[in-house]
Order: sequence, then C-alpha cells, then structure tokens
Amino acid sequence: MNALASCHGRSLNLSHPRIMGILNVTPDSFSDGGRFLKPDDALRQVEKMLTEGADIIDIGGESTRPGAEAVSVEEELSRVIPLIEGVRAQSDAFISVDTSKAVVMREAVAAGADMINDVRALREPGALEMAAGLKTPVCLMHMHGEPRSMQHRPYYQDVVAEVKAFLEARVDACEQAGIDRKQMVIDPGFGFGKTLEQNLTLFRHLQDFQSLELPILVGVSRKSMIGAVLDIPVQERMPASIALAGLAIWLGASIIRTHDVRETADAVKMCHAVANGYP
Ligand code: PT1
Repeated sequence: MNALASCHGRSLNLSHPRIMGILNVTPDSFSDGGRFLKPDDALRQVEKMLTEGADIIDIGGESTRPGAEAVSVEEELSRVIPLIEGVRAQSDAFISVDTSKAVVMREAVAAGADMINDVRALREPGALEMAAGLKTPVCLMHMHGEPRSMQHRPYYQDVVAEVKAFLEARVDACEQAGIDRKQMVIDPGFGFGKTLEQNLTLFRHLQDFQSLELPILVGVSRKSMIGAVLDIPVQERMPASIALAGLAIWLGASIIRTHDVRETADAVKMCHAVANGYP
C-alpha cells in the first residue's frame, strides 16, 4: 500500500515524505554545474547525501534549466551510466534517472536505476513504451515547451487547470500503455515554462493536485522563482528553498527534490509532524 516498487525489488514507502537528493552530471547545471563530473567526486557526493538522509538519488545527465541545449544520447549515456553503476556497487539506495530518452531509460535501469524521472512525462519517441516495459516507477512532470525556449513568454489561461489537465492526460496515456497507477508520481514542474506569477499560483494551489490521488513531487531547490522574489544568486537560495519544501509538505507533497539534503530533511520531518502528528 502506498509504496513505489522498483523492478529490482527495492521499494519506497510513501506513507511519510521522502527526500530526493540531486546529482547533476552536467557541465552546465544551473547550481552545481561541473562539480560532480569526476566519478570520485560524484560518488562522494552521493555518499554524503545518503548519510544526510536522502531516500532517493536522482541522477541526471541532461541539463533542463532554462536555456539549456539538448544533449545527444551518447553523451547522456556516458555521463549517467558509469555513475549509476558506481552508486549501485556501493549502496542499495533507491536511484532515479532524470532522463527523457528511451535508450537512457533502458540502460540506466539495466545498470541498477529504480525509477524514471522524466521532465517530458514520457512524450519523447519510444519513452512511454520503454517505461511500461521496464516495469519500474515513473515521475511524470509538466513542462511547457523545451528547456532552450520554455521561458520565452509562457502563457496559460489558467495555469493550475492546464497543468492538472496535462498531468491527467499523461497518467491516462501511461495507464493505456500498461503502467500501473501505483507506480506513478506527478510533478507540476516548477520553473519549466512558467513565469514567476504562474509558479507562485501553481504552488499556492498545490493541494488541488491531490485530486489525482497520486504522490506529488516538488522540485524548487535554488530555482529562479526564488531568485526573482529575493534578488539573490543561486548559492544564497538554500533558506528560501527549505521554506518552500516545508510549505510543499504542508500542501501534501510526498517527495522533495533538493540539493541540500540534511537541511531539507529536517524541515520536511518537522512540517510533516505538525501536519500529521508524530510519530
Ligand atoms: C523538477 C526538476 C527535475 N527540476 C523533476 N525533475 C530540474 N521531477 C530537473 C530555474 O528556474 O522540478 N522536477 N529535474 C531542474 N530544472 C530547472 C528548471 C532548474 C528551472 C532551474 C530552474 O532556475
């Protein structure tokens, strides 16, 4: 009940909120670009995040921050696969692979990844069929446009209704393809083709997404919506990121995607205790 079950026999109980620690293996990630390109540095960072309380390690080889360029399958595979193998060799952590490419999904899961985190919600060629065949959990995220151009005048009549309708349609498509609802997570996609006002509106109405009756993932760590409100650079955005993580828990989120695992885990635990009682 209420647990994601990976094809490798690992499971992630979501009866309380979980922390997804971010590991970007991209030269141009918006906040820690290039820091974890060397395998040893990356593995040490994973070890640190697990010690600090990460429940999931999200490994991505494509930067999807605003303005980012596409990356080839070969490049993405070479960034992500050795790292998944490395993490798997040293731990039993629940690993998610942040990718939209069917081939990367297949190779990542073969290397030991437990979950597919797709910012394009399985809309790339072959991705839906691949994810269904792999029989492992998927996170379906809303994005308006493509990273390179998504922040160029994003427009919605009703951002909450449209993001919700998009996610409902993707959940339906996944069910049609044979993916079990119990294996799905949804994500409104903060910062993905949304203005500041649209991001704030979406966050304010996060509870509305509970009607889909699926776990909600929120990723706002260090994003420009924080920079826009506070006028501070990316390396100073941790406190505000943690405040948003707490709010997200209050509004019903089940998974928080973050760069700052220890601090976020404390905030999430405390807010969950207030919202739902302890233990
Ligand atoms: C996310 C997410 C992700 N975010 C999921 N996966 C990124 N499920 C990568 C900015 O506005 O929210 N959910 N994978 C990172 N992408 C961005 C987008 C980074 C916007 C920064 C911004 O600063």
